[in-house]
Amino acid sequence: MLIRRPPRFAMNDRDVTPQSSYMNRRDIIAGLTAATGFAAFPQTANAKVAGPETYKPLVGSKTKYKVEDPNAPWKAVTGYNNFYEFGTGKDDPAKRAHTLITDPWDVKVEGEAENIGTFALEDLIDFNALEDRIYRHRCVEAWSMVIPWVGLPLGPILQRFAPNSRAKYVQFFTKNDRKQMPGTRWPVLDWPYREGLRMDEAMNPLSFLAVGVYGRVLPNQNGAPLRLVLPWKYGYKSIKSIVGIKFMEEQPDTSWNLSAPREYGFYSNVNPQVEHPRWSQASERVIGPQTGLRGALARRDTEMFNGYADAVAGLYAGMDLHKFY
Ligand SMILES: Nc1nc2c(c(=O)[nH]1)N[C@H]1C(S)=C(S)[C@@H](COP(=O)(O)O)O[C@H]1N2
Ligand SMILES: [Mo]
Repeated sequence: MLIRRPPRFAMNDRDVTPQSSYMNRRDIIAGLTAATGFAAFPQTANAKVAGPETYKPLVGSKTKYKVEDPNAPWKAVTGYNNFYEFGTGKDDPAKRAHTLITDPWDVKVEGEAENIGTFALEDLIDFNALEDRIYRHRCVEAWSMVIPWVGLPLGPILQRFAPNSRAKYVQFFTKNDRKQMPGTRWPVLDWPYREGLRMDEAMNPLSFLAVGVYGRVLPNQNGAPLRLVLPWKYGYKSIKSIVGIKFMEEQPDTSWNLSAPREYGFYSNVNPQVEHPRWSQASERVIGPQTGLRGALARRDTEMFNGYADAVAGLYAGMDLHKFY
């Protein structure tokens, strides 16, 4: 198959986010570092992360997907991460993920579809037609952040591969390279990291493929150059640094479900009524600018489907969500 590589960051006429908004974010970060009693947010306040100006700007169209609460600061979004291929600590990805080579980047598409093959990132993503999405991210570890992504909806991209009638599910794979990803030397998870969705979940308009965050190309620690974002599911479903997509008839296996099936089900929908076996999912610690919106502790009650029930509850009509967690 022919792999074309047009310039990845070709810009169009629309303006990039003005520098002044980054100034605002820096002010927020300064306030964050100065804040005392920061028990709610211990490691990140110290983590050294490169500022947004380090990353190439990306232009996305104005979003209709917004969250009322303010965005988490850049420093939190890019300095407090889960990316076990670079270690299990929250600041490991920011420290170590620079070894990941993200350009050139190919994605192998296989399984139950007509147009399978290997595609260059630039053939999958039209960098001149990007959208913004501001979503609340909810980690199974009971914290959340509001994050402004840049990318494209997943559904139309999957449709271009022409999945056939046997394609009931889709599985995704992260790159697996010991030289570039030091955490994969330890068997903390079944590598490559993999995740899966039912086709109708993947086609839902909320399902998003991100190539950027905060109007900038994704930092490696956030899953560059291509990662999934599924706002109604726990964070671990939003697989990073995707190199494989497989259309399947049977429900795919997922790394977290393989490692601890009682703790991590296939669906992984945010659900305050279904407890994680070791802790409650009824509320969450908000990692945000800590402006006192909800007081110093900044906790909020977790919402069903992370607040996106209007868009996704129909996908699970009639299912016992205690059984299909
Ligand atoms: N390949 C891969 N993808 C991953 C993970 C991971 O360890 N490896 N961690 C997941 C978890 S648990 C979360 S909460 C989110 C975190 O995304 P963020 O660091 O961009 O906020 O990425 C998810 N995607
Ligand atoms: Mo997570």
